[in-house]
Amino acid sequence: MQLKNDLLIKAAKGENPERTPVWLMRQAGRILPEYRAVRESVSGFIELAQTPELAAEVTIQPVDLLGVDAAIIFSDILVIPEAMGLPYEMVEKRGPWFPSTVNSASDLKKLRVADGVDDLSYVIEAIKITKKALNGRVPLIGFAGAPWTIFAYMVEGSGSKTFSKARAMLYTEPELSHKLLQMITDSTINYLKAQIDAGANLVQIFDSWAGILSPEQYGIFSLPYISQICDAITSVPKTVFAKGAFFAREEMSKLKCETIGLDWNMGIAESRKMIGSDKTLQGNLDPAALYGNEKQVEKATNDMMEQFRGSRHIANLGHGVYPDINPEMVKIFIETVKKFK
Ligand code: 1CP
Repeated sequence: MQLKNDLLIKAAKGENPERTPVWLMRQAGRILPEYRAVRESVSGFIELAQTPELAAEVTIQPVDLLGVDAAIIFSDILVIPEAMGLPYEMVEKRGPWFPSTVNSASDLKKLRVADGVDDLSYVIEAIKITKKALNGRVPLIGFAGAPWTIFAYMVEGSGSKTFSKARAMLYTEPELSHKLLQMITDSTINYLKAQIDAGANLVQIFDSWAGILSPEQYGIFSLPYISQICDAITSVPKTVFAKGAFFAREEMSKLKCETIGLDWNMGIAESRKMIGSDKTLQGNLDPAALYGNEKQVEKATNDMMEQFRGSRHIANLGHGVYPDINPEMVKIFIETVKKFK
């Protein structure tokens, strides 16, 4: 299927798109009243994600309603632990929770490497339905969590400010940690390949908890596994977004990926210097800038665009859009990027 709007793919490959493409992390499940209406028709997030027709519908909403240059498949990074044998629940207003966690070698024995097609057939089906419905209007982004971030949830059992249990395990049980990270990595490669076979045009790896590791630990327990994933996926462009990993930017420039995502703490000029000119940078407006009024959002967006001027860029926020942001301000952000000359 030929893409009618291939700005994202061109930008990722460094092929001079006619204008900078724009999309938002977490554009699908947070801000739109139309999303909430669909969400309320089911028991919760998990039922929605596991009903391919509905997952496809909410994936496409931001394309229709906001005018973004890409769709991202509606799912979650935590489908991988579940596919490996560690199920999760989504607790209303609190987030993910795992009834059992990984603490020992015997816990690890109960897990398996997930097969991307058989264990995650509902995501694969949702991708196929989405692709058909999009009919080439915009590219579809597939995604997965980075192995370290997935490990953090599997060991901790829920979200956490410090993930101290997960970080402790890296020091107390390094061998067990590496075994689990390798199983997650193998599962993730299978999963991303299945997403691509089903039609994903680009894949993004979210290392949301990169920033809580020391540079040394990050180099041992996260980057090598991201690197394995980048090496294994060769058929579509890859984006690596490692939130808080300002200390790893130079190392990340060596990854076999086309795009590096920047969070809003990372200076643009300084990041370009560290990463070099061979990669596309994605980001990185502070999501809180969208709490401003129309003029303020326009100014903040133009200021960001100015700093990326003339270099390989995909416009986005520096992290996911916050749930209470007014969709009208999201539209101003998108329109401002599109008008930027
Ligand atoms: O863009 C989109 O909206 C597509 C769908 C999507 C994506 C890309 C969801 C749906 N989750 C994600 C990624 C994700 N999930 C990340 C990486 C990106 C990031 O850093 O924001 C992370 C860390 C998660 C884990 C997760 N899932 C959390 C965070 C918990 C914590 O530790 O702070 C939460 C709250 C969820 C639930 C979730 N995921 C997605 C939705 C729509 C929801 C809300 C659930 C509900 O409706 O009850």
